[in-house]
Amino acid sequence: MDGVRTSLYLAAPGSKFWASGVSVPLPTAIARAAALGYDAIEIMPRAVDDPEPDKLRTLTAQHGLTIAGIASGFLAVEQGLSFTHPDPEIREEAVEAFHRCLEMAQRAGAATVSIGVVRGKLSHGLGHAQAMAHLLACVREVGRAAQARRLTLVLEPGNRYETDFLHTVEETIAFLEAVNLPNVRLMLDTFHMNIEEASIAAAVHQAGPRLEHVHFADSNRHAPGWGHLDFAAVAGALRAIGYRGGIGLEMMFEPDFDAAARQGIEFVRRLLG
Ligand code: LER
Ligand code: MN
Repeated sequence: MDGVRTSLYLAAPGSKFWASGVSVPLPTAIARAAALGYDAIEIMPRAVDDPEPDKLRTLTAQHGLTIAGIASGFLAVEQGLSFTHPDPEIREEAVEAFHRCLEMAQRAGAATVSIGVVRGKLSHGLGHAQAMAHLLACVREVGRAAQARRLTLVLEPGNRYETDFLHTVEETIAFLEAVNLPNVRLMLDTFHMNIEEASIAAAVHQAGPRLEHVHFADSNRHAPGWGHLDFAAVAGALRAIGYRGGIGLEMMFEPDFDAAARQGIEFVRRLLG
């Protein structure tokens, strides 16, 4: 995998997201990512247009970085919105806010917008069939809107402690087949996979050409190499499917931002460079 593109996942300072929160100001984090050799950042904003997308675009470009993705999880984490909320007004608000998130991504020049915890939880009141129907309608609507803006949506299977459905590649592919839009694709995250997949390598094979982006973190969500996940097997599977997408380091910044960010990129270079 020559020239693999790496991105550093940054949850904006003050974000309520439990991982990847940066303790330094965003411009500092971006400058340090560039100095360490990352190609891009991914960002979990605190709100729509916070950070301001034009400023974000200028700031990243000044450092020669691109924006691999905007994470939509803040809509759930900060605002309590979801596509499967039992209250129809909250579902509508979630879709409306997601549209604004697409606009933000386009203005910032981001390549993708992710769908993670904004899908909500089945246990919040609606039965499985009804929640899935709402989710399908929402994802098709925002997927078409993303298409018009030339953006790719990436749907990420998540672990059972964060959501109660779409845990595995198999489940998520079945859903993507129902969505049936070419710009709505799959994102994997080794931290979630370590909890939910029987075999991470087999799941990567199953993902195959649907795979758009991969998040790397170790078993404990520390930087790769600082847990017990078998990354050689992950790399073997990515090579075997001819993966050409990016690798995003979405991890806890411990013991501190610089140490984790450095370990992340050095590990990926040794593994896949
Ligand atoms: C975001 O990419 C992620 O992995 C989460 O834990 C939130 O859905
Ligand atoms: Mn992730």
